[in-house]
Amino acid sequence: MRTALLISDLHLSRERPATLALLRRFLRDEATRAEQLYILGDLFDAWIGDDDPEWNDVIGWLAALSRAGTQVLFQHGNRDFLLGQRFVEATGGQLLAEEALVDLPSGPALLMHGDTLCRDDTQYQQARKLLRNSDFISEFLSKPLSERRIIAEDYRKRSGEATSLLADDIMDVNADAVADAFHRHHATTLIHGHTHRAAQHAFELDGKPAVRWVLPEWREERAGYLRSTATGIQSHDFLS
Ligand SMILES: [Mn+2]
Repeated sequence: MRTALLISDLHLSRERPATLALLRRFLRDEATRAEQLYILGDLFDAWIGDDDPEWNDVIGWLAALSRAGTQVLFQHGNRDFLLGQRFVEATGGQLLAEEALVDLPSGPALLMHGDTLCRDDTQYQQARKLLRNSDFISEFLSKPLSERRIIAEDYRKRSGEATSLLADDIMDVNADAVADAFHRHHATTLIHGHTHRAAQHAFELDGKPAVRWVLPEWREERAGYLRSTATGIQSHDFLS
């Protein structure tokens, strides 16, 4: 039976080695048995450019998974939106658009990181616009790695969400933004992460059933993921 797994918000950092170990086992045990692994953003706590050798071990694990026959598909998160073509090619994976309507074994689903749904956080949305500006990005990437590391660390300290994995420190989605996303893609299923408010929200949209799945953030002792098969979508925990 075709199986796709979906994860997000691992926030990989050398400060949390247990989460890294959990990912390594998850990729070997669970993901190798799936046809697709979707990573919906914030795989890394920070990404300062594909030329940074810091995460070559994780790239190697993902490349091994690809070689073993599992398709690995990425979306950018707000923390690792600089993941580029060189990273993606090194993993043997594929980068999806910011909003991607994909054909999961359970049926079509709209995949997003979820930060753009947090429309009420105007301060964040303003910062996002600046950070995603192509001039800003090329200027940042032209700086030496050591300087980029300092800038990223400084930004991390100043941003509330950056230092906390608590849902209370991240604004929740805006209901209109959610409805707009469903309409834009004629979707009936939306899967996203970012808010760390893991849930299955079933509701009616234009008189038809719709469902919004929210992926959990990874903890050192627990990796939450969704499994999509022909029988539907189910949430699971992979424990350390
Ligand atoms: Mn995020």
